[in-house]
Amino acid sequence: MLDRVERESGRAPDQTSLEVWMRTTAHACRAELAQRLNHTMRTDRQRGAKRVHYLSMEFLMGRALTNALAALELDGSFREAAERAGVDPGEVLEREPDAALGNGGLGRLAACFLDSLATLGVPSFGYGLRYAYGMFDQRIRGGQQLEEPCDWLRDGNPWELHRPELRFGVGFGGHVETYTDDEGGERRRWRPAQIVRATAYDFIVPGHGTERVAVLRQWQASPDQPIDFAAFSRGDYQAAGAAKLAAETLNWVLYPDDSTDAGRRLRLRQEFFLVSASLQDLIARHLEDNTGLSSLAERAAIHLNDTHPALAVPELLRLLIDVHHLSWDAALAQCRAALSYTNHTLLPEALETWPVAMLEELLPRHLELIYELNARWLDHVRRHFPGDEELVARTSLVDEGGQRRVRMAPLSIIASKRVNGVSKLHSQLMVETIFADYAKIVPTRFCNVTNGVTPRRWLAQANPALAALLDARLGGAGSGEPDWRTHLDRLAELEPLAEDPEFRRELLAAKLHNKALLAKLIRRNLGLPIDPSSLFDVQIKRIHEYKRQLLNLLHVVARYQAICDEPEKSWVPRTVIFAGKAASAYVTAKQIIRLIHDVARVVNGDPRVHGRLRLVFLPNYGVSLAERLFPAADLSEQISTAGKEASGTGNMKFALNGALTIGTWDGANIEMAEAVGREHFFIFGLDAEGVRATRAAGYAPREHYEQSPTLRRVLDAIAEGVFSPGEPERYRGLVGQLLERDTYLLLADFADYLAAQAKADALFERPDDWARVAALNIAGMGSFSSDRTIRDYVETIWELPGE
Ligand code: GPQ
Repeated sequence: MLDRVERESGRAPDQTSLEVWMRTTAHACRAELAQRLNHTMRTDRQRGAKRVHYLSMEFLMGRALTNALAALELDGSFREAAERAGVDPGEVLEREPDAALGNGGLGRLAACFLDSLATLGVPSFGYGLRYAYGMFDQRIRGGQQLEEPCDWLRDGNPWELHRPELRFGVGFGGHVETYTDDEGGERRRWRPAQIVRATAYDFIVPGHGTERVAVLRQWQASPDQPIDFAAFSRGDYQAAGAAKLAAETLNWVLYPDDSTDAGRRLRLRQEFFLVSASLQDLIARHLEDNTGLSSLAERAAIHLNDTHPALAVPELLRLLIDVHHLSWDAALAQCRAALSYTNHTLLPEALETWPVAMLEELLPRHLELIYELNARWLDHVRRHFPGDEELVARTSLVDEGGQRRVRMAPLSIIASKRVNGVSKLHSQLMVETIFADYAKIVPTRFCNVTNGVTPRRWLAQANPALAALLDARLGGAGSGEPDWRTHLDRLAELEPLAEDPEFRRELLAAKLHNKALLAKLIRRNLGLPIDPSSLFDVQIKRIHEYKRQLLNLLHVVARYQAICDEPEKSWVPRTVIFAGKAASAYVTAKQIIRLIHDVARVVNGDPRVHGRLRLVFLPNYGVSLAERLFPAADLSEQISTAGKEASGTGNMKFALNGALTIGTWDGANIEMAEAVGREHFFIFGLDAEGVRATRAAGYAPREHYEQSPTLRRVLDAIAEGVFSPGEPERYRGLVGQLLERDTYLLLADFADYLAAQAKADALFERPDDWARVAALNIAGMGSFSSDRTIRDYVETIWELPGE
């Protein structure tokens, strides 16, 4: 290490900057990983292994160094070398920027999957885009969110392997022509107006407890010709650089919309760029080892992470039919055997559709293929449901209402082998509601695979204190026992330990340690003093109305008012922590952030509260901040309107780190509560059926306001400007929306939520009992490892042969 640092920097190791230390350590890891990559690829090729190709517009990777050092078992050597040079290893690790190439749960899930694919040794490629600017950086000014570009590649990326030899042309625009082939048959072919070059950059993902690795291949766009020399010679520099600019904008930014469809033209171009480059790459690899493409699906599973890569359907058809001359039937059979699709939400505003006119202009041949596919599908529907023309209209790929649009979810369903939801409830609602018509026509295509998270990052690396305790009780790596890091089922062995007072004490000590670290961070970043012994009540996720950060805030205000009424009472001290980003155009979400800050200013500054209630908003939530928050939480807020959160994965990270959950009967909360025991969860509110029935009965939110003095006082205070005295009307509209519509049923769940919060207080006053329940929560989390999730995909969806 010391030698490498000198060679990389041209300076002595103790004179070298932390950045260079970070870069050198990353390069040292990359060299080892590159060798592992070569071995992995060679073995898979020799075996003729079937591979998984996971196409996703988002991979929310975070930092890579801690994980790589752990996987390579180089952590000790690194620390020793750094300390010998008088460098703090922790500070070196902090220098690495987050690779924030995702919005939230969907992108982080993809990153957890890569970790598990590598660890389980599944032959696989992740395919994504090499965004120059990832998720925006969130700054807070005067309590309001400001977005700033996240220039994470500014100093280069020490992890990536540039692959100039892997280069493909991706077309856009132009026209389609008919021609006669050598055998005299009529064929169609696409003549694009513009070709953009895609070049591969590989990021190697290490496996744990194995030398196998996975790869994330990210595409970089560049123009066919760097500059137009004729235009340059005329002195028209703008025209000379136009193609370069057009190509590079493809890689510019990650769209910051989470669970909403921005529907912009550049986004469509990005999606097609990803799909086309990835399919050309996997086809080229297939043809190196196989003759022809009629065996493609035997060797390649192609997975669509939501519909963002759904253009894979017409692009695969085009490549097979137009370029490689398979028949329509043979090509469709390959699609239907190779492709699979995961749906991640039931929210209608997230379901992608593209205007026919835009597709016609950018991808004319693909539109033709979509029409042909649609005609065949509708034939199928008519044959099986004769006379049901309404079913035909409803299941058409083309939405004919108003401006004609292509629906991407149905396109993915009809061309896939399998379609899955991400928790039991979500998968059930998926076939009962948004996809009910398709489930009637192709019922066996739908299935469930419940999400999971990687225990390496989210427990072993994020929470060394708890990891040490688990090693002491379950045996760590090298103890001869299977390591819980790769065999998370072993957490079940903690169940009897929940009855062991010594274990409970140790568990509380580990938690207190993590809370003290977080308190320090909050003090350093926000200047707020935090009591580590208070109940840390945490809600961290994207800000969205359906996730109901506002319901949490209503509870905070109610508690504040109650404390002010009876300042002498012995209140259980609480620190309520929020973090999360709002989509830049999502006005209500941004207002919720502002309200959190307004309430915080009043509550934190009120002497009557005397520190027994603190409200904290930590800016710029992301993977690295999350790694500090999950281990320090006592209470996990999972309070979405039932039926709206497809799964949730933060819920799993909290419980794995020994937090108790206050939550609704929604998403994966349900399966977690069942695994842990319902009595060890604070469940409240309407369930999905209750939500449906409440709405069907003509929900009147104002009745709750009129019947509950507590609720009335909370809403009145917010509406009348108690928290925004400089602008008393600021939240009048927000409260008005709750009283008139309350789309997400906050008022209906308010009373029950407060009752559940009171139960949490009561249990927290008995630390030994709290610790027992925390231990049981951890013990129940064995099946929420993304290793289990990936095994499920391998068996039921990708159908890879067993070892
Ligand atoms: N999810 Cl459609 C996102 O993070 N972004 C999206 O655009 C869509 C879904 C989430 C979903 O809201 C969570 O409930 C899931 O746990 C997560 O995907 C992973 O499946």
